[in-house]
Amino acid sequence: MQDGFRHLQGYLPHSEQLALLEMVYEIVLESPLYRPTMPRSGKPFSVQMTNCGELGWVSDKSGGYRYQRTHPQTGRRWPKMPDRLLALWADVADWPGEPEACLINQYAIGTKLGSHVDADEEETRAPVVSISLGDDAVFHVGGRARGDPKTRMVLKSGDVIVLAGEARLAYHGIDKINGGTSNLVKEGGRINLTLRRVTPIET
Ligand code: MD6
Ligand code: FE
Repeated sequence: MQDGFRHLQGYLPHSEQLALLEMVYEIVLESPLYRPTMPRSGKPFSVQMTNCGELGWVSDKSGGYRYQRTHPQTGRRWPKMPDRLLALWADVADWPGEPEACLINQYAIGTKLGSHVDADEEETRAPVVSISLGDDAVFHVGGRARGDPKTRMVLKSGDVIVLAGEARLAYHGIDKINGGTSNLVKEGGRINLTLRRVTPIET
């Protein structure tokens, strides 16, 4: 496994998980979940997404993967980054700048996220911080090349992952959601939040 990978198991107490879930529901009212499509093929993701923060990660057939300031369906700015996400980043990121983007992924049971590298950020020296809520997920992380050996682990509700240093550009993905493993999300499934710095900090 690459240096700079951290799995903070049980990082968030149940009360904080509930507060984050409430926060997500408020964001979704303003900025609805939608299904992005893959560059070129136009194939829809199985995961639904939305964002908060100054910038949001989006993808579609014609424009590909990118960050933009507005929701692709409503045309409105993304909701403001909540203070509790800024605080979590400050606690774990060890990076002298605030996150600009929080991508919210919603996984129904039976959905997955293929192996990928988070490489659409201009500032790839900053870590990516990821929060898991709801049902357990089988996560894999490998190396810089797609074919490098992978380590698999279960991400539980309240776990936090940090990809920093060498691990920042490692391949990773979600293989499976284990339905019925958490009571946090009433409808079942899993919600993942990834916090990112996109642009370099001004010095
Ligand atoms: C997920 N996570 O946990 C997907 N990316 O649902 C990611 O794609 C991810 O966990 C960058 C850093 C940490 C992650
Ligand atoms: Fe990722």
